[in-house]
Amino acid sequence: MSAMNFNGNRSLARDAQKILERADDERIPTVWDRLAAQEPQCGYCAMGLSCRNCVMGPCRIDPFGEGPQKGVCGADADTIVARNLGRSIAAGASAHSDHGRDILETFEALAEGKTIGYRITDVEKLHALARERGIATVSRPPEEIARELARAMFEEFGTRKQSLDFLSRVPEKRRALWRKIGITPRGIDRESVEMMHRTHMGVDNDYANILLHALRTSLSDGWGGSMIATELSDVMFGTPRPVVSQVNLGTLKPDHVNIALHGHNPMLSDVIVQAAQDPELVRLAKEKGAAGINLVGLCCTGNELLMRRGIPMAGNHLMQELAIMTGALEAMVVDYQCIMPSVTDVAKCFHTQVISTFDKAKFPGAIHIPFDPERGIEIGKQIVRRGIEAFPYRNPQRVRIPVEPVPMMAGFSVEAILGALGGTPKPLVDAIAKGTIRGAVGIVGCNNPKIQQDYGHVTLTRRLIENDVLVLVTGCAAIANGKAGQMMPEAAEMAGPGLRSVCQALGIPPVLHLGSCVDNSRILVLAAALAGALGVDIDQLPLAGAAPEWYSEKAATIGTYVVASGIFTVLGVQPPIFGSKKVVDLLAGGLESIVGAKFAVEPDPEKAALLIRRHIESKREALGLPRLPLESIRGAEAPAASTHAAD
Ligand code: SF4
Ligand code: MSK
Repeated sequence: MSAMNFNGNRSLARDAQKILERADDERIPTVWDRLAAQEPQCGYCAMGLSCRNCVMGPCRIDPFGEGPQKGVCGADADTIVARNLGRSIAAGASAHSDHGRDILETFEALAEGKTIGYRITDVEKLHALARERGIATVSRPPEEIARELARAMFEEFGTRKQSLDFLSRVPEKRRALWRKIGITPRGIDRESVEMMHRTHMGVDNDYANILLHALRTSLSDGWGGSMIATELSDVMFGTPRPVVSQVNLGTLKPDHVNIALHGHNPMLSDVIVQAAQDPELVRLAKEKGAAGINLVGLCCTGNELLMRRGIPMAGNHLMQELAIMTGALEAMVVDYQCIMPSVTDVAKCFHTQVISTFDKAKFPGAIHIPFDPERGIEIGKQIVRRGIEAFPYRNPQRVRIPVEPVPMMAGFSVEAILGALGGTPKPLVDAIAKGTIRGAVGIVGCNNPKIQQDYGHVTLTRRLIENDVLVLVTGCAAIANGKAGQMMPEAAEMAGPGLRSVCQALGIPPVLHLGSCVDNSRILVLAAALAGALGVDIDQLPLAGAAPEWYSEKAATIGTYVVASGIFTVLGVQPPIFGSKKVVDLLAGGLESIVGAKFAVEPDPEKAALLIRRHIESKREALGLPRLPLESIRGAEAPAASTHAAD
């Protein structure tokens, strides 16, 4: 897919538009320039038709039928496309699950009394997680329970178990379905390793068999690695509660030392928040001429801090280079995932220090200060000091903070949502049953320079809430909605009358922020709770998922576990599968008869909204709930996925 013409605006957001003017004036290359330089992108790769899984290749299949139809080994288009997708899903699952394992290792070190700066914050959740696994909690100190829980969770990664512990949260009907079709996720590492094995030359050459294992691999992430990351982060750093903060580049303060925390893992950033309050460091910042220390978030590390600490959010994925270009950023502290290697190049044009913190994620041009949970707070202080020491090198003439910040509400863990509902999903179930709320949609995922930044998220959200569909958001989608003012209780005014009345009664926005990318596990838990309350399987609920601007392998994995869990999902960016009609037909069609849900691809968020609303109404009808006449939801007659399929 080539870059689109966005009427001259690469972003919907004013802060990005203003800083992009500087980038153009000063000829500082950005992600959009590099995309343009890549065009035309390789058509074989875009269709999933190239393979370099061995050195008899690389091979490619001619989609027009004139050139080669088989790789050197004999693999055809279906095998190659399915193998490529399977590997991407394994990579996404591995990223989330390795994040989960890192959190688990810190949790274990905490339980063993080896850390400084960490504590068990949510003892209630610790007990609940222990009870789920049959671990005794009565009259035992939290650390002892935590040690046993850590051991049990390590067992989830690579053992000979036949299923993951968190599957106890899945409705029995769905578990039975997974058993029947052989996709019950076993060890988290095992499924990804098996995917790498299957996709080695000469192993699994049956596209459907590969794709079924891709579902299994993704489930080991959603109901495994990601869920461990979310739940243990809650135990250590606190289960989120509603909190009001601010968003966009206006969160940077012209008179403060500004430090941005970027990536995904909250382990180091949480102690940096503590370190930034250290009186000695605050004094040092003042000695250097600053009014104080201002921490802001980027991407999902930002989401983790926003959800639990109310730390302001500077921006989503495509803002990382632009945040540096404000000239007001002393340090960008990066952990891992979604950090463009280009940030160190942009930083050379300013005084910003890029500080990498994980030995598995080094960036040429960055200062490396490795994270160690046993010295967490000390390392946090070392990093904040670096930021402060950069402040005198800031050129005030170069500072450009382009907008005022916008308020946004975050902090909607499942516990917080149920709390707002009075402790049970029943009021939400009743509102859905009556039709006051038509259904709920999870809008998740990234920015992608192939889509005008934030346009997909904001437009789809607007169209859904104004038609009484509750929207749940995570990741970079949530940040887009925040910038657009859709995430304060006052945004209920943008909603249809039913959703508006519910939001106003509860004092909540019509768009609820559930957290970071790994926190899509919260959406699974909420969907399972709704299914449990109604006594049905997840695929029977009026729910949908959407990733309007996705770019990453993690997002591919998220979409896959959401579909495998029974939720119809619309992608806004075409995945590289259109070189195989069989693969497209399975993922966008046949899968529905296997797991009760399928994918669609629809780049236009206006059309995606119609598609999703029609889906929700058809699910309502099947449940015997009042539904709107489908003719009233005009314009979505053609299911987009099949219209895009390669013929
Ligand atoms: Fe070519 Fe087959 Fe090797 Fe892939 S695995 S590069 S299709 S020979
Ligand atoms: S950070 S995976 S760009 S949502 Fe989670 Fe954003 Fe996508 Fe990364």
